Amino acid sequence: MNNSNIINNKSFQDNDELSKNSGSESDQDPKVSQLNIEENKKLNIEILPENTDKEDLSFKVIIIGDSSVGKSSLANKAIKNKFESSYSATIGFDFFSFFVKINNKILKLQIWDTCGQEIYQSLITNFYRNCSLGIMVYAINNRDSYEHLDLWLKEIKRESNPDAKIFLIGNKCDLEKERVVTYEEANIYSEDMEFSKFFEASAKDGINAKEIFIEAARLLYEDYTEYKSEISSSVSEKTNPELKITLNKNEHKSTCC
Ligand SMILES: Nc1nc2c(ncn2[C@@H]2O[C@H](COP(=O)(O)OP(=O)(O)O)[C@@H](O)[C@H]2O)c(=O)[nH]1
Ligand SMILES: [Mg+2]
Repeated sequence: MNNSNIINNKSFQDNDELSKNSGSESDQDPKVSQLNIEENKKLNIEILPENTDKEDLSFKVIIIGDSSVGKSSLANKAIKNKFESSYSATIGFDFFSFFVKINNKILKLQIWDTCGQEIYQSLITNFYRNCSLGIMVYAINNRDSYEHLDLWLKEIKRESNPDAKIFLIGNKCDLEKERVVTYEEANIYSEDMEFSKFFEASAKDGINAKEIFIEAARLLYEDYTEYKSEISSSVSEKTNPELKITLNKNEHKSTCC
């Protein structure tokens, strides 16, 4: 049974009746993760194969930012462990699924990747609708992509749920010699704008690519469990599937390449 619920005005699906056995396998990335490894260990997080056909919870995640900053590359690296050095622009949208098991719940992140050429026009409303988390990407060697973040932020805040969590990602951190955006200035911007997370990444070298999505899953799972515990004493979820609550939880943790 799929119960459609709303958390922070964002939709998610809870398939409690599904079996917890997924036939999963651990995905070992040789690169050192710099993100909350200890927290993730406590939560017992396991990445599941891309072809997993079950989920208990499903969340919509969107990736936005200028063309060529590496949005598709980050998703491809994280999910398929592939990196293409030749550029092929995303036409319209691409979709990826990222499955993670957290404390025996299978989470599916439905990842919507866009071409990024629409910065001066609104993307179709469908793209932002029911988004639980936005990943805003710039490239550390592309000043324009950093300067455009305000426009992307305005867009996501206008079109999406105002409480949606937003990550800021400075991609291409392998190109240190070409760097034109410092870690420090982006970190200050991230704090000023109250992003949930900021970190630098490299789709090319596999630095923090997978961790972006693990962190997304972890935060969304935490919101979900908070939501469940808030309603468990007084409200039956089955009779109130559209219950809306507001959670005020801002975290500001940062890591750098
Ligand atoms: N050096 C380097 N190049 C990257 C990285 N990520 C993406 N690229 C390259 O940047 C170009 C654009 O990447 P793509 O993922 O298509 O960008 P998108 O338009 O934002 O989806 C491609 O040529 C990629 O190979 C990275 O982390 N490091
Ligand atoms: Mg793309």
